[in-house]
Amino acid sequence: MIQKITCLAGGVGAAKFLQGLINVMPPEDITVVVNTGDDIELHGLHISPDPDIVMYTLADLVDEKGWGIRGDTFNSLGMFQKYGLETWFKLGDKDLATHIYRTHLLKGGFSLDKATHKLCQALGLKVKILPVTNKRIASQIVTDVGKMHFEEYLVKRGARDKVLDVVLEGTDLANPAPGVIESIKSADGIIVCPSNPIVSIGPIQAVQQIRDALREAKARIVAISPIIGGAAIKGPADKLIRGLGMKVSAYSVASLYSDFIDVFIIDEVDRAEKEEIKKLGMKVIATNTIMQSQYDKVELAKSTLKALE
Ligand code: FO1
Repeated sequence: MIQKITCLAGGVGAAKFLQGLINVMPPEDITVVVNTGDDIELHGLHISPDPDIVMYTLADLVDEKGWGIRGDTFNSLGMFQKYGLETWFKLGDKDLATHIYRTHLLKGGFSLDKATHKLCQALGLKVKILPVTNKRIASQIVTDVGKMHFEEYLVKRGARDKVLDVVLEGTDLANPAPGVIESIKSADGIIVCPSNPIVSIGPIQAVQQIRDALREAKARIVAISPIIGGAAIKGPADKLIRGLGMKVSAYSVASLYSDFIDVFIIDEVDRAEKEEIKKLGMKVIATNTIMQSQYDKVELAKSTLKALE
């Protein structure tokens, strides 16, 4: 019987999947380990894009673009501009309250996991959200114009630079946040959400203790491919995979996870890759993985739970 589930997650793709999952099982039984490699300090504030995307989505606050708060205004950003500060990262007025409160908690001695818990509790979340680590980690993209933080590569420069390498700074020294290893060990099923394998699942997997726990997990591990028909549904996963010298395919994602997953879910359009992926030593399921409607999200969650049994 699958009762407790642990999910590994990035931002928008994972959040959409989790919207389906909370409809097919009790949210109290779900723990989500979220990437913090995108975390960035701007205007003296600690911003955690992926945890916030998951938190806002599950609290039904997220804007239709997949990040930020629905109906938010940007008056503070206008004032930042007047002061000559950088405004490429569009922080909404309501969203700013989250970053101010998180930073206040951190400065007051709270760890990142405790601060995240306070935010989630206040927003009434039943799902447990854990940052992957309380230590500072940062996904850095090495490009033809230099090395830069992932958000700078994605948002400030519009992912236009040629990717040469990806450095997951700090992950070699990072230890998992409290509860992360326990949630992997005690889960009845583990799901790798359809997130960027390089900069979302990559930093989670790069933490040695987490990688070991995943390899030794007694529960089945199912991953969902974020690459469909040779492209990423959202974000720069395809550019990063290509930059690392791999072909942009579901097969490449499966190969990145091959030492710890049992089942790989690919989209119908990639059915032809099924036999090749099986040779990596995993079961492969082809189904619709494009989450346009709530129905799609629920169906994908149901297929994933079935694959865990
Ligand atoms: N993404 C953008 O494309 N442009 C933005 O200005 C932007 C602001 C932003 C503010 C808060 C937040 O939590 C997320 C934000 N994102 C923005 C999303 C974020 O850059 C990425 O989509 C994730 O880091 C990748 O998962």
